[in-house]
Amino acid sequence: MIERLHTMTAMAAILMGSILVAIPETRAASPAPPAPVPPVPTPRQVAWQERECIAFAHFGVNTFTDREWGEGKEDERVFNPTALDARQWARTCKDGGLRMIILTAKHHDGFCLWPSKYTDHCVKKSPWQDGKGDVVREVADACREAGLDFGVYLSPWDRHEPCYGDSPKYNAHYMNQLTELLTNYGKVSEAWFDGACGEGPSGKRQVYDFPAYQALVRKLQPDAVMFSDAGPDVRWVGNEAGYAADPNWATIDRSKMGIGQSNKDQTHGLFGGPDWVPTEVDVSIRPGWFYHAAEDGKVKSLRQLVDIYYASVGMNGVLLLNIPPDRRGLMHENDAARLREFRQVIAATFAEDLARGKPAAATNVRGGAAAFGPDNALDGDKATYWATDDGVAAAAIEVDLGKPTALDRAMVQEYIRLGQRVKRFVVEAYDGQAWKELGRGQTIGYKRLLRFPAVTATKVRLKIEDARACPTISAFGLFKSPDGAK
Ligand code: FUL
Repeated sequence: MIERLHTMTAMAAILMGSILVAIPETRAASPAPPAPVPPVPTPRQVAWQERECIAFAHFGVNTFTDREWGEGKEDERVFNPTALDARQWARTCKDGGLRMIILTAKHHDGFCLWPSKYTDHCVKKSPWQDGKGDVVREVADACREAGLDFGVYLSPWDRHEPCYGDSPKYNAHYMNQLTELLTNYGKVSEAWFDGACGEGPSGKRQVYDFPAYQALVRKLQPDAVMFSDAGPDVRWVGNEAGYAADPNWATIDRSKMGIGQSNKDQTHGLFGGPDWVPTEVDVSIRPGWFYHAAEDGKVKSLRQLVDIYYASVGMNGVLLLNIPPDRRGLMHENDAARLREFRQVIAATFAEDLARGKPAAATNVRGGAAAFGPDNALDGDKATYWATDDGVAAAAIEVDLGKPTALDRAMVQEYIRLGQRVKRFVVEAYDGQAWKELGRGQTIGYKRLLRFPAVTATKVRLKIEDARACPTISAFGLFKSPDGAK
């Protein structure tokens, strides 16, 4: 232990007039924070992760032809929403707790929702707003107005564009379109690269120049994260059903993964992988990605959405939930109502953290210093965390709830700016007589949620059983879902 002059000593010196009395204290000096365990997230990745839930809006000619994949031969005149209102999209998403809208500016059919200089296969030739409309503009503006972020999906696969298949030529064309999207609509927070690579009108196979596309995004929108099967910033979870799975490492080895290939380790990430590329869980609120009237009665149930939330946000992922606008150009009432119900359940469940500010003890505290004590996991402040001494990978914090307290959800968060560390953990409750396991898991990462049947406990503890390096836990929360919540 290092002796130091405590602040109290200085205050005592002041109080005692000009006589400087130094009272040495045997308190530990605040030890250095734990060294990062690389890789660590970039600030743009942290901002993306903290959004937690974001929206996809699949909209385009398919909406009007009732298809999922258009052929590229659609007459532009089919695109004619009767009452398009992007502010209604933004309101609907905001009410549903979704913090960004990623718009399919161009899907595989090649039809562009903005008046691109580089093709006529776009809104220019549609009757909507007499060919003077711009859906990208409307959605970008509505998002900004509502305080939501905005992202773009520009499908590399283009079944319309005649030069598709002439690789250098089409890559230049694609980058021209990307430049339009990234320079004319203000801030873009996510660029979504689909890996699909099918035939084009020439019948030739296109080789995409992803490194060049990605460099362009970095140059024009340095704060935007890029999604693809393999990053660079955010990776596909490996399914479109809405779940990540334990363990879910935010790390992968990008050198072993390719866009558009089926990638091993995609769902679970890779323990010890050299690249920080966390999981985005894309799923549609309906069976299809695009709107089909026949699916109005097939909107996912509240239970399904809540399950998806726990399996995505609660499993160290970001939920990218697709709400497809309909032929009016509105998000459908059924989807909007379900989304509101979903948000109400989540908000009510997490409204009160029963562990917040409660007295807590830890089996180990880094340097014995308050700056790393267990209170830091219970203070609601993401910037503070409980940490142990280097070399102590197994440790626990115990929270005294003060009275018998009913609970059925637990939340654990790591301070990911220092890397993802925890390999195995368990949450246990003391009911006045014995400790009982409530739930366990492998990885935590940015956020891990556990659901369990309601118990009444006086104390609860989080035991980290194994970690890559000393754990850094920024939050340990306990909750009781409202009666009847899914
Ligand atoms: C896929 C596409 O082929 C689907 O149409 C949809 O856009 C989905 C999000 O990505 O790869």
